Amino acid sequence: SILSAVFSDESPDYRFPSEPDCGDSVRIRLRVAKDSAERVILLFESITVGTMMYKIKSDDFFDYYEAGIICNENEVIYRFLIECPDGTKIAFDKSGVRADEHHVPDYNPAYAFRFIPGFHVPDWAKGAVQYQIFPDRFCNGDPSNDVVDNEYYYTVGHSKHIADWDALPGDTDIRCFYGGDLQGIIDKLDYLQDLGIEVLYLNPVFVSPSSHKYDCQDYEHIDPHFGVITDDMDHVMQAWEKHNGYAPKYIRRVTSEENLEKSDALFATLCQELHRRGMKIILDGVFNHCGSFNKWMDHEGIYLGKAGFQPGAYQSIHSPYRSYFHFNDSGNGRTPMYEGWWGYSTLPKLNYEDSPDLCEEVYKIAEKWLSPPYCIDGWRLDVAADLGHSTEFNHKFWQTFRDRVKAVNPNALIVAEHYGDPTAWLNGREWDSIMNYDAFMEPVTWFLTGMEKHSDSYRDDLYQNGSAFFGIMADKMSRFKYPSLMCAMNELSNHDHSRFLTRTNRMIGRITTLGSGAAAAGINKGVFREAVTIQMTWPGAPTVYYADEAGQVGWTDPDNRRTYPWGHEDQSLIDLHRDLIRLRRTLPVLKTGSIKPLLADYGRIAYARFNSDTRCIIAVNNTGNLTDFRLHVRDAGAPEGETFRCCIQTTQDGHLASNEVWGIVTDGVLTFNLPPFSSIVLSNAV
Ligand code: ARE
Ligand code: CA
Repeated sequence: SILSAVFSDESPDYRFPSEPDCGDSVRIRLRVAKDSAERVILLFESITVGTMMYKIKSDDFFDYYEAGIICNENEVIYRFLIECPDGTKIAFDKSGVRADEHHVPDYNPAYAFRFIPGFHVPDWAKGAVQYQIFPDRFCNGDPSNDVVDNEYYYTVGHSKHIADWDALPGDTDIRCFYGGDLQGIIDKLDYLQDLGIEVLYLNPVFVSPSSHKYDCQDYEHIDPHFGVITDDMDHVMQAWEKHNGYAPKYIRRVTSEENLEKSDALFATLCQELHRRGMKIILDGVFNHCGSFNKWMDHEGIYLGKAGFQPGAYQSIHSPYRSYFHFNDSGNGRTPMYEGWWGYSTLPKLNYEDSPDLCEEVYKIAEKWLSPPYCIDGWRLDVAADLGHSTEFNHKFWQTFRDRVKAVNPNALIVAEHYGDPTAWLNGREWDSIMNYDAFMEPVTWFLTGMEKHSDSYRDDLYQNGSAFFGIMADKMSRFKYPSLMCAMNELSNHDHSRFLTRTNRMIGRITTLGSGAAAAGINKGVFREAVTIQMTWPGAPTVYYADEAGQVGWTDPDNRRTYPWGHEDQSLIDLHRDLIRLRRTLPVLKTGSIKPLLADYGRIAYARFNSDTRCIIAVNNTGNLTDFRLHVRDAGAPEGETFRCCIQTTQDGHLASNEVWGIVTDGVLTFNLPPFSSIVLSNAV
């Protein structure tokens, strides 16, 4: 139709260059139905001022209009106005087409197209396939570095070594260790590379006594339990206890400097091995808070009096680190309580505003790991928006952080953990992108399962609601500038939420119990396969949470941190991931192409990824019935008579990569049917 033909976006086909620099001359393009426009105007932020666009080419069905602008350093904000021969006016922005009778409509600037001259993200990160590893649970490559029972005491009890790799995580997960480590990751690099993974994202790896390591004890070193421990730990502990008269309370006390050095060296080996394979690595930067046993705080007094250590902030008001934290009363330095993140005393909030020294230390830590011999490729920033006490300060901090990081490596990636509207941070001067909950994990979860990502409640209004799915996606994606969208971390599951496969359990009813039996029963692998199809064909950086691809299940924290099921993987799900990732990597249109919804109704969606000569059509049937799809693929630029072949079809039972002809475009339409709980990727280019 005239309306559905109208199209523009921020890909290089419609904005060139799509990421302009200051001073660049930029061509902006709009597609309309052939002969449907009298005049086309490019409207800038000031909605009364416009630039006439000129028809630069036509084909059988469309006219293409263009206008050029030269940009300065300011953000450019634009949308389109089409005047039809019959006098009607149509407005077009990221929310789609709207009748615009008054010429100056009451429009929402949030949906305007925008770019910030000079805002670039690393090319390698755009659309890259990533893999998130929670190191204690991925693979135990070296049992000699495992935490041993009672090795140290932490929060509610002694450390516990879980010898049974397949045992389920319990409520005391924080001090339960399965023994996963860097050697295990190194051992599995062939597996990950064969899967098609391009980037590893590791949850925290620096010294810490918990299994998750978000409570950092020492940002300067890799935890020896992930690295190298040469001592006989039982012997060391006995000797320690004999000497001190009580059991050790803390890891660093019983491991030597030599172990730290060797552990750092093993991490360097991992980084080098990844780089040798053309892969990248990003680390979790937990800079909002540290652990209470960090030498800066030393709540437990473990560094107190130790040679070479200054007193921690908890130990003395004269501590050089006192200003690193916020104490509720200045007292004698021992009694006062300090501010903890969300009230956790194990996670003292770092107080950047009052401490330029702390800012400098943290910038240096960020630089250290980006530099040789490690040369990590970027940071994932924990709780990034809460870092300072004032938003204003936060912005300044992250601006400097970006400058410092990019000075070490202009191709380093900065991805923040962020819930909610990220617009203020994705301004080209702070973060590159975010972990994409709003514009990926949530809408996909709601549409396909109706579940919430981390609690066993439902969004019945959004379940099976195809038009709500595209509506929410368009709304939330419009908050990202194009560079940020291209490297948004698109996850189905992670260490803070349930695993997607477990959410599909919705099909038979509410999950009431934690653990394997109940959570594993009633899962719908067909729905999971649909989700992976969407993930691997959606704009952004699809990120697989370790073991999801092997069919692991699990409810939210701590159950979402079950080990990788080596030896009893779901091979068909691994194959599906490998095939979809390979497809994504062989058809660049799946990374950089335009996206356009083609169909949305109860339980079904279809969309196209396309550029001037390649098209992929993705269709998802999330209902229990066989249904017909009639898709107006002309809107994705498909010419009459074009042949579409199957790349990958998923079903409840598995998937196939058949190369079979699935349809020929007739009157602009492609027709086919899909079985229950299935999805398909079609293309004109295979
Ligand atoms: C541990 C236990 C929990 C237990 C808690 C209290 O595992 O079961 O409830 O202790 O005893 C880390 C560990 C967690 C640990 C936590 C505290 O990984 O296992 O919990 O430290 O010790 C919000 C924050 C977001 C945060 C999530 C978890 O906004 O920043 O909650 N995510 C990061 C990391 C976490 C990490 C921390 C922060 C702390 O990714 O792994 O936890 O360093 C909504 C809200 C969000 C909320 C989200 C998830 O969508 O909008 O604000 O995120 O739900 O709950
Ligand atoms: Ca180990």
